[in-house]
Amino acid sequence: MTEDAAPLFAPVTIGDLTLPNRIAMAPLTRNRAIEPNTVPSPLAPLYYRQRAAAGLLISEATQISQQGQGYVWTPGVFSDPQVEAWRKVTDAVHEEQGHIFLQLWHVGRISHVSLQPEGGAPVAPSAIPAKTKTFIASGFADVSAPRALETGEIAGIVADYAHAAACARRAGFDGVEIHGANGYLIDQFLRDGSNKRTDAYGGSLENRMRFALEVVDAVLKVWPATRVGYRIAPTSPANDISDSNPQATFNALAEALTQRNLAYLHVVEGATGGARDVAPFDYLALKRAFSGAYIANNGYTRDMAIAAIRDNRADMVAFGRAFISNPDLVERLRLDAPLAEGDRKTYYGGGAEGYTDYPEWKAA
Ligand code: 8OZ
Repeated sequence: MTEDAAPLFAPVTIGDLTLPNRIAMAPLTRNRAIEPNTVPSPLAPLYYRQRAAAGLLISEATQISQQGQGYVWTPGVFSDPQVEAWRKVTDAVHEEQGHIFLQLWHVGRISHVSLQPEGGAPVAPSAIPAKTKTFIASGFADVSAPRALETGEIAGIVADYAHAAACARRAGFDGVEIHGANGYLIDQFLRDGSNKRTDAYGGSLENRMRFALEVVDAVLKVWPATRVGYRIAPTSPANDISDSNPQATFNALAEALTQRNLAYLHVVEGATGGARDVAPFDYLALKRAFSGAYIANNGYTRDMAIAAIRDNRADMVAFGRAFISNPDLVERLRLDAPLAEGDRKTYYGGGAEGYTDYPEWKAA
């Protein structure tokens, strides 16, 4: 390795795991699951195996229930066939001495009636449609208008998280990451732009955090805290999410997650997949509010990642798109080799093309 890459290649402890480098693979939606039962693709074991040199792999966002699905061909983790297919993924990663967490996902209002049980309305904290699109079998479509959850329905969704977390454990994952980012259900409850509830799940910050923390506590009945991470995107406008005071919201959440000893906080810094400086935010204050590891993400170059680890602004850095088109990203970062550009047309949906056929650098 070039000498200045050394910080990226120092081992790191995440929870009770010692990982060989500071490079994480970010969760990446690829829409290659098999319908009708949203079983992970038979190509997924190879795809994740090719990338297993990352210190930590985080799976693509994976719905905890059919109600939690918002895009066509995303995988689930709530049925036996899904667990069996995920087992092939975790076995492949473990054969390469890698580690992989599964990302637990419920989209809330970012969905479409064609994906919902019995064609019903997507669910949300409040009946406020998001101004955004999803993609369904026929292409891009406006998300469907959601209905507000009854207070009495919420415990069932929390139970779905616990069930999915248990399925992830049976599938051989090393841990789970709770998807609390990007304007999906947990984020919709947390933010005052999408949560106008007047029951115990809305209003004060404490109330808006209630759903998130009930999910965390349910997952902690299945997994030790050392194996649970949580992803946030405090300033991202993704999926039409908004919040009058993200800094207060997320500092308080980080403190609540510290009380629960979670292994890591994974932070999309800025607009998801876009500008890092969309809104002012003090990420160091957030990091100080959390006692576990801090995984930084969003638009990091090699130099930025090295500097962030060296200067103690992050414990790991997660790379997303670079991992799509560079299965050997870890080796390329070690050598400071050039990175291949990905083909956006094959990001979402399809088969092996643009999924498992990106060459390693030596072969390129
Ligand atoms: C891209 C396309 C569809 C979903 C996210 C799970 O933004 C996603 C996602 C990304 O967190």
